[in-house]
Amino acid sequence: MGPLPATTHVLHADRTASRWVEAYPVGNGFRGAMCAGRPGVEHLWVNDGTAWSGPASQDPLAGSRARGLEHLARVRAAVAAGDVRRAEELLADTQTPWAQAYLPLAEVDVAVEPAHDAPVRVPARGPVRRELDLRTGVATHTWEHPVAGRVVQETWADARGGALVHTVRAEHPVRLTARVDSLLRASDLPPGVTGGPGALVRAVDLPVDVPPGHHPEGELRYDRTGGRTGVVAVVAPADPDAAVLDATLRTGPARTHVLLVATATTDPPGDAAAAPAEVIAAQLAAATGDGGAGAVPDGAAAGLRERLRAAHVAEHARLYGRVHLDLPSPDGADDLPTPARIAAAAERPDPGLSALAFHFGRYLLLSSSRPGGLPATLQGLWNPWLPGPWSSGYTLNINLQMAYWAAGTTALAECQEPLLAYVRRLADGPGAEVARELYGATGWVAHHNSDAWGHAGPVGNGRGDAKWSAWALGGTWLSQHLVEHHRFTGDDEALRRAWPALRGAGEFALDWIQSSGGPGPGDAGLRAWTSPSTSPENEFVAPDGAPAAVTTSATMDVALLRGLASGCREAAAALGLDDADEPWLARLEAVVAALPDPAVGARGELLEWDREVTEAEPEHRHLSHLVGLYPLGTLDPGTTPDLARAAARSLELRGRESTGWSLAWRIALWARLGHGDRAHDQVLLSLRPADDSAGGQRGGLYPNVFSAHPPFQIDGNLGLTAGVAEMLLQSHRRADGRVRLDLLPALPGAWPDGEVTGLRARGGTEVGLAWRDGGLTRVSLRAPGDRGVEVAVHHGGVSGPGGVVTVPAGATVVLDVPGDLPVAGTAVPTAPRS
Ligand code: FUC
Repeated sequence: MGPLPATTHVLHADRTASRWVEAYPVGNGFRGAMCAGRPGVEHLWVNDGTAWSGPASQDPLAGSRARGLEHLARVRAAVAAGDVRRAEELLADTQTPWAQAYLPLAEVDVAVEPAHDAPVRVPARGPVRRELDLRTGVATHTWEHPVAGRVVQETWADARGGALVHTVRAEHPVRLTARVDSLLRASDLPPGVTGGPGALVRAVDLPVDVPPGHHPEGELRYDRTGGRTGVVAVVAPADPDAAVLDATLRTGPARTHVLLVATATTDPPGDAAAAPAEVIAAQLAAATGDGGAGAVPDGAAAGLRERLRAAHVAEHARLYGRVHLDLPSPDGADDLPTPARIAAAAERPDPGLSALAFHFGRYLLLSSSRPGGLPATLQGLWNPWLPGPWSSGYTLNINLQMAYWAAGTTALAECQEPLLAYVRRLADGPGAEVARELYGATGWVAHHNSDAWGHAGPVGNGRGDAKWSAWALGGTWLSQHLVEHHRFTGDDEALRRAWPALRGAGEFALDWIQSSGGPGPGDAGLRAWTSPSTSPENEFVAPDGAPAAVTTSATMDVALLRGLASGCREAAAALGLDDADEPWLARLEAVVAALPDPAVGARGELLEWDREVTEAEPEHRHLSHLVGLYPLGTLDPGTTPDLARAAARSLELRGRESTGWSLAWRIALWARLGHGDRAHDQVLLSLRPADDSAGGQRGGLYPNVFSAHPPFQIDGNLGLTAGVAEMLLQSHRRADGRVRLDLLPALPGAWPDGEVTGLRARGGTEVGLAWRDGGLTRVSLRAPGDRGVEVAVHHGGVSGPGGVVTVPAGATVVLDVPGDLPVAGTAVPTAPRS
């Protein structure tokens, strides 16, 4: 693969960011910044992935007024009697307070002034060129100072997990002054935190409780004794003259400056719990090579900058450079500043913008989610608000899952590790406690909202709407990521670590599913159902004429539970466990088989609930009942053609318009149905300029390519990447026991020519494709280094021809099309060419 071209890997703008959604994000999964690119005084919004509100230890069911099997039986009796209002009341009694919030840690301003007394006022705004190079993870802005000449400022988050780095280079010597501000209350430094000589160190209290902004009840609460502390340290390690006066770091004069911004919190959530003093010292030491501030000799800033940048870029590029999608655009389209390009693409074709957005999603995932860190929030690693939208937390009924859909297919499987670790923690701790206490169940459960502490109860404070609160299948869905990870990586060790969580999800499902008829599972008379059941967050019209959500056996429940059972079976087989080891597995399979099959309604649509009801909001953004089509792949044009047709009809009835994440889901859904043009129609809606003033649920892109819910929600970006990948390659089907690769299964007419390299299929095959005039011209298949693969390769739709290709471990097989493309039933013995 040649060098990646700037046109599809660089965002750029010709003015400073006047809003946060114009600023450029950098991040390494642990700390991140949004860079405004201001001449004169650069403004960085700084986040630390562990900066969450809440005390470190919490009662997962605090505030819940009713719990236990008897209460659950009352709820179920009300549902069975058709008394949905009574069921809602009883469910409200089980609710806990809100999940906690991901916090904006700090804002750092870096002023650049000429070194020698030259009382020239630097314009706060002025001609500036800003860019974010996705290939390097470096945000740059370049501007002219009347005395200092050209000034180039760069910001990156050390991809080795270290500090944020801000560098300034000017034609003539400049001095920097740096200040730290925060929306959070100032605090005392935690024990041992100093940052070293010349370090500007600020501490803030992290609130113990932050109520969500859209349900303004209660107050943001601090607690000095029970609360946690956040720390930000700004250091100029190559400048022995740097000193702190009046809470301001002042450097000496130099043409090159390097500032490090290190962050930490006390008692952080997650697995890696070190004291802030150690965490800060480690970041500084990693950057400077040993002791932290002052360790680098005078005048060494330029060398330090180069060393730090090279180490960062190498690590960033290792992940980023794995995939490249080229969709050529008409001449000149990509010369426009990105915001203008987004606006222009609404008027004329610009396939390259789709490629840019595809790459940007990968960039955001690898920047916000890295092994050892916490999962990406609704805003990834970047949140400037207090509180952020929906607390900038985790929503488990679609959003958190969607954030990871692209991990496997676009070769970022390791970036899913924080999610897998979070699921293991939930299963081990709060999820198990809530299952036991709230439902008298074994295993573990999660509901629709969560946070870094693993909030597992139904939120709402006794007043939450059952349509989102009363959904107990958060763990059922999340667990399937544990299996999906294995499908792409073949990592048996990770699966073994995941197995207790997977088994716990299965055990909960067995307790949760209701059944009757027949003395035991497997009997012909067995009938099973779920109750209470909702189809997040949609409603039907209840007999009293008002909207309601609580019922039995929503279509999504059945799809998720069946997906879980087959995932558990697949994992057990991979781990060599059999029925004697896991007797519950056969029971689970029998019970999920006895759940009601999905049904087709009068309009030809896939029914969302277990019976035909009037939908309260026919164009609702959630597409929960289609989860079997994507991501699960259990409903498919190949295996269940009638249901696939019904799913297409459901999508049509939902309409084209929606929030960012819902548009993204539709891309993947249409792709699974083989409708490239329909998928592309949703891509175009996802890429139009965001318009917050339009109100409501209208997705699009902000000037910095962040996806609008509105407001910014990262699932829209990451879901788009997953959807585009699904248009180019699918690997969820099997043929004669082999993974089946569907090449260009949903190529739209709008992308007649293109090339993609580095996509991943289940089984670990790396796939490259080239096409011209809408026809496939070249396929390359590379097997993982440690195992050969034998795949069924298909092209031309679900019933398109295919054949078997064998690729030895580490080898690449190149097929020229049409010459080499296998035809139905014929195995083509293809020798590796390179
Ligand atoms: C779910 C969605 C909303 C939003 C929120 C974060 O509740 O229904 O649209 O995405 O999560």
